[in-house]
Amino acid sequence: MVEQPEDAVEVRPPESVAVGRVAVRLSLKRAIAEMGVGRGARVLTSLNQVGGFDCPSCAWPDPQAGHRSHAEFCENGAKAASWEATRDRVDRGFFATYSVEELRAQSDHELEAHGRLTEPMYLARGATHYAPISWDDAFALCASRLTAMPSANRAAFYTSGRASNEAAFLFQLLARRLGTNNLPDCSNMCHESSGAALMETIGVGKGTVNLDDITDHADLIVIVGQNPGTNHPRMLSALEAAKRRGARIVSANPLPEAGLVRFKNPQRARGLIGRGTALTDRFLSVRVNGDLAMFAGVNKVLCEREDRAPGTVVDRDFIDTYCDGFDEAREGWRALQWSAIETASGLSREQIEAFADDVVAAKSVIVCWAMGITQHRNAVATIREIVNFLLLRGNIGRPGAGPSPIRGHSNVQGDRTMGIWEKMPDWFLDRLGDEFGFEPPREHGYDTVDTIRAMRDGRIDVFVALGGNFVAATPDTAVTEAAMTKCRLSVHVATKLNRSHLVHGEEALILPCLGRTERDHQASGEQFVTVEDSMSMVHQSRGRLTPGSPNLRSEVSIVAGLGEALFGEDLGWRAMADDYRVIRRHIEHVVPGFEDFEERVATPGGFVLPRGPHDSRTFHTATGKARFTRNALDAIEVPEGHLILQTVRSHDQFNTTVYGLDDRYRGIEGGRRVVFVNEADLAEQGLRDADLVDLVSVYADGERRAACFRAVAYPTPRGCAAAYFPEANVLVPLDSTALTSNTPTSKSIIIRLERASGPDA
Ligand SMILES: Nc1nc2c(c(=O)[nH]1)N[C@H]1C(S)=C(S)[C@@H](COP(=O)(O)OP(=O)(O)OC[C@H]3O[C@@H](n4cnc5c(=O)[nH]c(N)nc54)[C@H](O)[C@@H]3O)O[C@H]1N2
Ligand SMILES: Nc1nc2c(c(=O)[nH]1)N[C@H]1C(S)=C(S)[C@@H](COP(=O)(O)OP(=O)(O)OC[C@H]3O[C@@H](n4cnc5c(=O)[nH]c(N)nc54)[C@H](O)[C@@H]3O)O[C@H]1N2
Ligand code: SF4
Ligand SMILES: [Mo]
Repeated sequence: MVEQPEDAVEVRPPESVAVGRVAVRLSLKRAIAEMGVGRGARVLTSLNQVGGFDCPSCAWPDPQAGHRSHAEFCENGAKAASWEATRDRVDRGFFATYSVEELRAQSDHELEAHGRLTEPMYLARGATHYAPISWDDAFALCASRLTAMPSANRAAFYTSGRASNEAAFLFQLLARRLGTNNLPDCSNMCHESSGAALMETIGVGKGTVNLDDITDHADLIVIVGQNPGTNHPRMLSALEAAKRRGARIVSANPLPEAGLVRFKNPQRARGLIGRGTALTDRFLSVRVNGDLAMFAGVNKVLCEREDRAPGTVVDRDFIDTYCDGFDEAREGWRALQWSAIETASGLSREQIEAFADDVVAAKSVIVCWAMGITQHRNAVATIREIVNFLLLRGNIGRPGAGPSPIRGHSNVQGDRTMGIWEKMPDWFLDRLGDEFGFEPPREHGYDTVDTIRAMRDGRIDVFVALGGNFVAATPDTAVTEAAMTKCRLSVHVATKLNRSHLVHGEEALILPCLGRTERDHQASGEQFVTVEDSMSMVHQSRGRLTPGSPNLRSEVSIVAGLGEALFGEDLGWRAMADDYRVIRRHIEHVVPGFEDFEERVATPGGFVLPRGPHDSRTFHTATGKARFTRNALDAIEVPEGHLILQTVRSHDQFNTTVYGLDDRYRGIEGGRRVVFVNEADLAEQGLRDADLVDLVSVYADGERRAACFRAVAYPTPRGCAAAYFPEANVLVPLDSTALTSNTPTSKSIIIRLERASGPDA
């Protein structure tokens, strides 16, 4: 990881209001700088519009067709589209000029800022520079390395969540046709914990809430472990709509995030000038990893109040009809000690009782969450406890109620629906095999962490990535980078140059693809692709710009090209690439809920996928009921003098894509190597704001160090700290993962601060 100068950082007090005039000005400025006026206008006017392209940034849903404004995007959506549609190019001259080693010395921001990739590039064994290669030669080379493997399980096929449904469906088909379920994806690091907990307790691995449940129906919206002002900015408009009809919002977060506090809607004139809407009614400054204790505490209170006044607090009819496990779970809450709850959550009993008051006053409750919940050792237990919380009052399967994990990448949920998962169930594999006439492998494959372990141990020959930035996004950077270099061949389908192209296997290929903003022309004419948002709406996305280079191919055509090079015409690869309707017909036959896919996705705004708990209170769990669970508190033990570090996104990045070095809402300017710490914790260690410190993580297998961060005194609970992803990934031990989901614990890393020994220590 390349270091940026931390002494250039400027720090102001954090802001309490999100969006408004500054955001509008910044998005226009950025669009014009990257794309020019005409191109910029074309991009922004088709962003999230019916007939236009789906925002490539986050997975927040669009309002229904007919209810969209002319500017149906946020500052960060505009940034993502501008970043992709830039006029800058990385061509063969660029690769001839810079060696891989020279490029490795550049920061993540610099690498992507060079512009769009333009043609396939090949790095031969021992070569210092990437050189051009034809598409046919690239496919042939990749196919020959794959067929040379003694077993298909020596390949891994990684997917990042921007891939369309069509590309993802083909990609999993390719892996399974080859004979492996090694399909790690970014979701393994993201909402895997949500999927695991929800599948077990309610029988679907995704949320059950629609957008209008938030805007029109919920009485209480609980937002935990999520920073919507930065990561799902248009969610603030939905929350504002909810507030205006009288809904309450409770937020729990160790950081007082600007977007959670107040919001100025840039799409309404009043929002540009006024003080904005106060969003959160009750802010709970929960300790990092304290949410399980917090929800268990509320659930305990609800049961106690029910005991005092039977029939008034919990929904006994719902529980008796639809659930099991209630008595056992209630025993667990009865046995809980308040001292344990208070210590683990960092909240007082009074605060938790007051939260419970909000809950009993609300007829319908939604809980939204994201990475602040999923990336902990006990993440799955925490989400099971959130489900308990909802089940207690029948808050599922009726308007304005339910669990709502807010997904990250724009199509990460759709990719899973399409079969991008190392553990797809047998029914899916049966249907896939029947549709295409082959026997898919049944043995579960590697997820992201297991892929890294396999690489490290010399068990992966070929690594193929459909998007993403594997070595930068994954934990334990030093270990992962070393692991990647043990592969024979690494292949990246990408729009922009990134670190994963520079930390490579013995040989490497970069295969440049079209982005969301660009026209996709194939043999049968212009194509669109489809995506699924966080609320299970499936809709079209159609790019409008001329492709960044005539030598780009669509993701679909790249995967199909590789399929053809490997297997000839056996499954109709060419026909699928020529006309995406052919792929959609296969999807219709394999994936439930896609009946009449082509017709239904033609309706403006698309269609919603069935979800049993939402539609009919049907729960396809092991017992056919929604399941209460009993979850032990198991709070993290933090040794004396140590802190729990969480890693967050700044307002100026999309995951490993670093647009700029500012984090406006948190008051940071010009640098990313900062660590946010409670002032009293700094003082206790003889440190002060602006001191330079090393972050040292401690784990059973030893210590890891990230050198030279500027300490920022910040209002976060005692014992907690925060730094940016991906700079802090070097501190996350590979083996430190969530129980059941195996998600890296990027939000709970035990560290200590040491006065910096010098730059690049
Ligand atoms: N602009 C932009 N948009 C994005 C992304 C991006 O990088 N940039 N990334 C996309 C992706 S892939 C994803 S997954 C989402 C991520 O969306 P978020 O989950 O909002 O992203 P993070 O920055 O990881 O923020 C985690 C939040 O949880 C809080 N938190 C940390 N630990 C805890 C805890 O123990 N308890 C509680 N209650 N809160 C905690 C943090 O303070 C922070 O507010 O955003 C998506 N959208
Ligand atoms: N410490 C820490 N680590 C984390 C997290 C954290 O909160 N803390 N969050 C985790 C989460 S939630 C996630 S989702 C992962 C993200 O992990 P990834 O999905 O692997 O990473 P991204 O940074 O989103 O990928 C960016 C790259 O995608 C490529 N790209 C962009 N658009 C396209 C496209 O349209 N097609 C193709 N083929 N390529 C494209 C570009 O080359 C760009 O460099 O990181 C995880 N890592
Ligand atoms: S909220 Fe997300 S999907 Fe919507 S415009 Fe903003 S970044 Fe794009
Ligand atoms: Mo994510």
